[in-house]
Amino acid sequence: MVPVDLAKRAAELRATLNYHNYRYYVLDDPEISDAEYDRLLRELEDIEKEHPELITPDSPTQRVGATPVGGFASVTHPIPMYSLANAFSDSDLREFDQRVRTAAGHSKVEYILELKIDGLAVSLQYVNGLLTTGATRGDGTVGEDITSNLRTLPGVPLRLQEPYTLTVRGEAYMSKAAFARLNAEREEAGQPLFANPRNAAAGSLRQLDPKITASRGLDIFFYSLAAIAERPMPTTQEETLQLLRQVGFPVNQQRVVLSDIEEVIDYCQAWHQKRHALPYDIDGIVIKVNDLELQEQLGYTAKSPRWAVAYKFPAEQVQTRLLDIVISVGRTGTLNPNAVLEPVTIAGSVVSRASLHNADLIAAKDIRIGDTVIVQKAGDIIPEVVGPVPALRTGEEKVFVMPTTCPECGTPVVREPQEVAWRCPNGSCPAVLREGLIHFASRDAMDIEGLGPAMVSALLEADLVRDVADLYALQVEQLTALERVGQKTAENLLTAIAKSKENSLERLIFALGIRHVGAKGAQSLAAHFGSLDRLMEASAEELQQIPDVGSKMAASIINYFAADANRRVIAKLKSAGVNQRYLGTQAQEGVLSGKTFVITGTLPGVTREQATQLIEQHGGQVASSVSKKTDYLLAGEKAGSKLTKARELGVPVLSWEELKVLLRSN
Ligand code: 0OW
Repeated sequence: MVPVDLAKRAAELRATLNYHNYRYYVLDDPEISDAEYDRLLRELEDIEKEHPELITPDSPTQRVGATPVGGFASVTHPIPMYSLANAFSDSDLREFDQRVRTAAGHSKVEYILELKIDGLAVSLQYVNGLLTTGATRGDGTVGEDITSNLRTLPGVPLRLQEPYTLTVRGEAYMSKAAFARLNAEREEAGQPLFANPRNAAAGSLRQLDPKITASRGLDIFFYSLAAIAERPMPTTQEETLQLLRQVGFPVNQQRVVLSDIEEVIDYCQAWHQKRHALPYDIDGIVIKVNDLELQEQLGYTAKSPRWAVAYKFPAEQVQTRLLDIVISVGRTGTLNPNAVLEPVTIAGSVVSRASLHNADLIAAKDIRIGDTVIVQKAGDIIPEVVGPVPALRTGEEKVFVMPTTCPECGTPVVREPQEVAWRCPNGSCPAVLREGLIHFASRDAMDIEGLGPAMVSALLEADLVRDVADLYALQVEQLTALERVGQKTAENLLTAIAKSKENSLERLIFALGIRHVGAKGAQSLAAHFGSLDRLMEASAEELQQIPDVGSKMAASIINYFAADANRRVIAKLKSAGVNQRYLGTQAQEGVLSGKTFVITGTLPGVTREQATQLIEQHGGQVASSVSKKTDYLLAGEKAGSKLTKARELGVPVLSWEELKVLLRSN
């Protein structure tokens, strides 16, 4: 039996240690020395060793737990984690400001500017003040459960200052000092070095053993509160950051609120210089509309909010030799010229290839084979060739000429009048087929484990597949006859292919690789038509009825299904048993089927995502903007311009209560 005073002492120590942890990592204002903190921690460890029944999940001794067996589980984010659109120049920023003010109908908009920490976005859920789940961003909808690793970060509170139930997002990162220390140790141990702190942080967070994560000295800053049950949401981002800090999250204090875009530009340029003095890497400045209701009014694109932009610092530029220009043929047959470079290090990683986009650009910049060229990484990961250094020319350089026939199949290449890209028109060009198969099997499409580029090339070289439907006719012995493909690999691959037959219709539509049809478009098409057969028969007018389907996508879909070869592949897929019906959560026969909603304002006690799911579960669709196609506007508190527009268009307006009555009454 545990003496009562020991249990009391343990509780006291936990509270004291969590308090000092908060003062040190959140307020950056410690009250006791590290030695004193360690003494208290050891006292708690000793009590817990004697009486393990006193251990609680939020005890500071429990930060480093056991290795999760079998890798990381998947976590679906109840509220998506968006990425950020990029701005690379002052004019990009002015255009962003112009778009925001036009959409807001305001002459001035207040922005909040935050340093863009160059780390890894993570999401954490707390229930009654205790950390329950921590996950990576993943693709924004599904991430990896890395709770046991995130617990090891001292900046991650195990218990909040208040017993709140909430979801927060932040950026885990590795400081420059921790990065230097880590690479020094790895150099010592003859291990490969990390290219930069961002890669090191990502690698450290995805360690299976939390003890390794704990040893890497990771930090974290929080920047968004996705939902909170006990209090009304703050009204501005600034208030959100203050609230986050109060309840126990480390928040970056370097931020400013500005209303004039010229001041925003000055602030961004100032930090392009000052960032080298920071103890961590930043790759830009995040500019957000400060008012949360205006954020909701501006809404989101498929990938990122319309109310924020990431100003990326002008890229680092380096010079190197352009050894050759080679052509790769893409999934839609486009001939893409790529630069083969003398390997060179840019912004922490070695580059030997860069995109040259298209022939017109090569001519316009007068880039010649053999030139010394300037290469840069403009924010995103793919480096690009900025231009030649003519002064260093020797006269040996060769002007590049785009081949007139496809390098893969010899078919004469074509260029549509309004396009810049040259294209191989041969629908069964091996390159088009190869890229098409790789796309078909990719994670966001049919997600076929084991069918990566190498396996695809092997199948093509052995002439085992001539279209995506042939995948479903493959036999084990055909696969084991391939180089380095054993019985197990062959069986696993066939199992994965067979499993993909159960995929949703939207995955199949996206996997077909119809031009201009992305994952979101495929989802809308699947939900609307309910089967591939009905989609194949749809007219252009019918297609354009769907929110998010414009004329370009409609024309592309009509062209795709007009091609006999494609219809034959779909018939083969059907007879192979690949699902071609809509399985989505939306019960087609729901009371709201065929109805399109738009949501605006703050709904009582329910988030935007939850309302969207409720509507979709009853067969309805949610679009991002009000138009004459809108059947209902679901309006909460402080509804914005969407309410005005709905009234102008005579779109019926429902409150949350009215929607629930509507659903109950049917
Ligand atoms: N890296 C950052 C940062 C930030 C989110 C909110 C909605 C969309 C972006 O410092 N300070 N603020 C945000 O705001 N995002 C950031 O990083 C993003 C998250 C996902 C991709 C970037 O890392």
